[in-house]
Amino acid sequence: MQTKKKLFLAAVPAAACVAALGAGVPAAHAADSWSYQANLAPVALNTPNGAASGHVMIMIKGDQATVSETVSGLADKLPTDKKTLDALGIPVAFAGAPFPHVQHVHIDGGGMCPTASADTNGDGVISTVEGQPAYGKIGTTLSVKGDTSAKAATDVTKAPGGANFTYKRTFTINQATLSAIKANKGVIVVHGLNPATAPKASLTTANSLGVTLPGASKKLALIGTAPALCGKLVQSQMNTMPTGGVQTGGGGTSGIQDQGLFYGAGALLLGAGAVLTGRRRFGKQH
Ligand SMILES: [Cu+2]
Repeated sequence: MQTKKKLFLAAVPAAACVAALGAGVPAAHAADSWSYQANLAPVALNTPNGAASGHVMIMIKGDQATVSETVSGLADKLPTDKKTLDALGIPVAFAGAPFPHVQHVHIDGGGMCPTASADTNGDGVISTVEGQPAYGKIGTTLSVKGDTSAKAATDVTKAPGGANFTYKRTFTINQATLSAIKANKGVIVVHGLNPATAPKASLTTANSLGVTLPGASKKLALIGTAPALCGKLVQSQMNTMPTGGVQTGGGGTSGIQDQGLFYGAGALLLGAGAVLTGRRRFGKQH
């Protein structure tokens, strides 16, 4: 009896001590780490309600950002028909490749996603430029490899692709993007419309960013670059990543498959330099 009671009493301070330490750890951790998330929703006019969705979480520790994202319901593959490809400004080398979805953290705009009223020229499509008053300029490119700056904004060879994908990457986040996110001026935008459901003008109008794909005879159509999904980053109540892991829209292996498809697509493309060169060349002509 006596021994048991002593042991029990002795155990209390020890447990209290563990509890105190435990309480202290998250408090210190929270001081220099931030967590934001965005629910990605269809952009008005560009993507039908309910057709596509996604979720993004950004964990920030100092200048290191870990972005975890799931997306489903976007444009899946580029067309294969030569006539269609020509009309859209897509070289035949891209035929059937996973539809590239360039994606960014847009910053320092209105800190919101565009509504239908953003279509200032009234063509029934919200172009990337028309959306800028709402979501702002490009602060960070959520590329799958290499450059994450605005310079890589239209590099389709570093963009995730396909209808459904998961994305996870840790990188050094630039100060402008970090400041904007903390000031509630960070918005995630995923680009590239589904030709099957996109507004008609997006198939016949050139994109608003001046992007010409390598080997193309004309500028990429608006469907290639117009914003498809958008979500404002808001500070998360959670201090850790969800323990259940990232849910994928396309089944357990979709991440790996999509990576494979992506790299397959990358091999078909001629590279970022060509895209940028084409863009610059176009800029000079006009
Ligand atoms: Cu963007």
